[in-house]
Amino acid sequence: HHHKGLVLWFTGLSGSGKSTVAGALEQVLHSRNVSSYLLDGDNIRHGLCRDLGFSDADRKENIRRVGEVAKLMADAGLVVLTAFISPHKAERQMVRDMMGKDRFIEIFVDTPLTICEARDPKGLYKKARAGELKNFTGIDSVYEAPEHPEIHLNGQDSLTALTAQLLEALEPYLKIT
Ligand code: GGZ
Repeated sequence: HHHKGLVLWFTGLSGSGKSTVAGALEQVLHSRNVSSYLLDGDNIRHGLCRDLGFSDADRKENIRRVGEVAKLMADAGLVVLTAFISPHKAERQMVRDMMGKDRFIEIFVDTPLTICEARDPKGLYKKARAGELKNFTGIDSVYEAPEHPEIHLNGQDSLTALTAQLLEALEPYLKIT
């Protein structure tokens, strides 16, 4: 039988637009009476993962915990959206393996580093370039781009266009809910 729970796993650089796009999609899901929840740094890194930083080991543990929580919430029937950089292929694969088949959808918000750095909404790239922030993704910490994401978005498209593309791509997955 089909579970209605689903994990929509957004990945991309800091400033790529992951949270914004996931937030816009969540609003549409809500308006269609689809029960959903958005996990991101704001509600995870200040609570469940407040003991973790940005070393490779801490990022790995961050993603492992997020994966476990997302799985529980999806088991409860929610459409779970997650917006974490999740820079390592191995960790994204680990989370994928936790979920049942067709219940994990990897969404790559593909925005080039130069664009993210130009946006720099929180001034973090500037700090990283100045050496004030160590292990910053894309500067002195790796981002391994997904090779076969279920959905590949061009992060430079408009939010309206991105939301429409996502809804169309997700239609087959949401049908079985
Ligand atoms: C990357 C960092 C770092 C370092 C603080 N590297 O743009 P933001 O601010 O709001 O999103 C980034 C967020 C990344 O946390 P994640 O939990 O998504 O990362 S991971 O999946 O790799 O565990 C950024 C801020 O935290 N931030 N220091 N060194 N991003």
